[in-house]
Amino acid sequence: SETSLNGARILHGYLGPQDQAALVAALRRVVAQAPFYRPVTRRGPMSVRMTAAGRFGWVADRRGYRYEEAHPETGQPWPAIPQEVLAIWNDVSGCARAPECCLVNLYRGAAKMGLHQDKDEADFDCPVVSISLGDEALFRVGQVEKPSPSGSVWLRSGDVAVLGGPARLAHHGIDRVRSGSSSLLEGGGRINLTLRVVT
Ligand code: MD3
Ligand code: FE
Repeated sequence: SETSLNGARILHGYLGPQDQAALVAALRRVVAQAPFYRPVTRRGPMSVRMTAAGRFGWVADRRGYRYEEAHPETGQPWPAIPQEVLAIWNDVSGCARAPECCLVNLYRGAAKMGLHQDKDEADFDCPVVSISLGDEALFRVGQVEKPSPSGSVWLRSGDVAVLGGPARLAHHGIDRVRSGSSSLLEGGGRINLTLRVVT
């Protein structure tokens, strides 16, 4: 089934159990090379832990936030985006360009993400594609101009969201994660992948 929320297209149940397990296995290889770290913004440490694959990762530290070609703690280039992830982009993005960043967000415990816009990229023509794995999360989407009024929808493991067109610059965030609602991830929690064209 498909939900539309302020221009965001949410493809519920897009990935079956075997596809989800294959993604988790591929992500284990990414994380072995590029461990999760805790980004810090001017407001303090984020509750979400992050890593990335692809040419660029989005990094935040006390100096600010930006896309970087190396992991902030290891100094190593990011691992390649797994082919299973690229296949999803090719199926749903409608974009001729390849994604340059696969940002990996890990939500454990009370982690959440406040309302924000994704506008550190140089080009907004291609959508952002989001893949949810593990515990379900309450996703909020507002308008482009202001964070409100907004609507929300639960994102479950295997859901894929396509944020393109007018939704590309909409405010959005994760209000909360329902801990223990999925057993997909060893150690529990939720992983969200976002695929982006950056340059
Ligand atoms: C709507 N991640 O990494 S993904 C992010 O679930 C981020 O971890 C959330 O917001 C997460 O920046 C939400 C869904 C998403 C991603 C990008 C968007 C929704 C979006 C860009 C524009 C509008
Ligand atoms: Fe975002």
